[in-house]
Amino acid sequence: MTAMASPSAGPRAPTDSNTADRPAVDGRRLLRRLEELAAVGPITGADGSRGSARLALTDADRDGRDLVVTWMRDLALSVSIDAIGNVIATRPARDGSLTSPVMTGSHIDTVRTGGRFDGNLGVLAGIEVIETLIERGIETTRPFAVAFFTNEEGARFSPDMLGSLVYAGGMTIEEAYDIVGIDGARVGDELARIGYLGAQPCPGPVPHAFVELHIEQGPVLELEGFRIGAVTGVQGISWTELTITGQSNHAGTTPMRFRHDAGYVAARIATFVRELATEIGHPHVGTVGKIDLHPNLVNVVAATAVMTVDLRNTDEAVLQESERRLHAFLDELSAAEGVTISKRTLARFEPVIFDDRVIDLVEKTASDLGNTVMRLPSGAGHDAQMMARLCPTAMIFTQSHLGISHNPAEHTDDADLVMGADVLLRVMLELSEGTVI
Ligand code: HGY
Ligand code: MN
Ligand code: MN
Repeated sequence: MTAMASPSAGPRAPTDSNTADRPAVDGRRLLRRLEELAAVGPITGADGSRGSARLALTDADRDGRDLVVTWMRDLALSVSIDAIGNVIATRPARDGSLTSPVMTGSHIDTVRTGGRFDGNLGVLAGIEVIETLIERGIETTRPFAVAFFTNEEGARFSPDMLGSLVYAGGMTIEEAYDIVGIDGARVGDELARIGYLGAQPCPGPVPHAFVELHIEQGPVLELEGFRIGAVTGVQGISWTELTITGQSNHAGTTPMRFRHDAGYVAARIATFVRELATEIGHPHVGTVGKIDLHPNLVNVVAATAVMTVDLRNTDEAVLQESERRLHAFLDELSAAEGVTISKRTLARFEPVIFDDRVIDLVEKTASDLGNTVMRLPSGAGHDAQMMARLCPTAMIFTQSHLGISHNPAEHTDDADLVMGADVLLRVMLELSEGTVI
């Protein structure tokens, strides 16, 4: 087990210095908003850490959306809600135009054990960037836009990055509306119920460029001792739901050789996914995060198991090979155990490579601000991977302490959060005023 870096020496003071020609964000305002949003749908981890649970399109998500939209409207931004519930707030350019903006954004929906920064940082930093320009009277050649996209997590409704996928034209709105979640709810109905089935059509307008600030959610930056990540792309994602149908039977009277045990088959699959990932090696990852047994009782051999398999790799060919190996194993196991196994694809996205010019700009900007910078791919999916279908795109990472995320214990130092927002501010200004793109 690699020794994890020791926790940094406490949170470093946020940098609020607003120099004359090089505007800096108001760190305290950003941190305050992060805390305020985190208090919507609050949860407490086993260790007392504070996080949020705002599964997509739930009442908690609605409340989080309402709070962020209020902040957007307080800045008199042009706020649009599109047909899949994405919210885009735009500050006009110097000449009043609203088209072809330099755009940033992320998500504010969370998993059930969400931390305070996953997604939220990118959205609130985008608002902070725009507010800084407004209060300093800095007008820009291009409009600035900040968005939050619907259902980035994909925890309630698959696939993940749903809102940005529809925004980028990767799925029709009709298909998205008919997606049914793990609780039986339908996307279109839930969007209407929470009041975010907007009028703006999808696909959405093409930005000039897109940059997303996000916590790394992994241990690499901290372990390698780099403060900022210039993200080169996103690894491929393969999500499959398996329905294993066996036969319920008495746990006491049924000899082992007569069993068609869906619970045992699910356990074998979970073990296979782990062993395959170990055999393929880094950066391949495989996860079984959800198993529902029926009837799920101590003295009944499980009749059915519904489970998920999440496979990821930066190399599409290796990802496909891992899928092929899994399917071959399922065929062999179902024959041996006398069960049927049906497969349903929940998400399948190939690896994405970001635009070199924007990656270079992130790296240079972060370095000019005195940071150590490392290039790395993203292990997690992000809305930026969908926006990369439309325009030059890249991401900025800040450290995640011990790489913990999707967990209330998720932590990033205050000063790193603020520095990330300052890098975002400078990158967006350069994309608007410079000649990079
Ligand atoms: O699953 C992911 O990578 C992201 O958190 N939606
Ligand atoms: Mn995220
Ligand atoms: Mn996430």
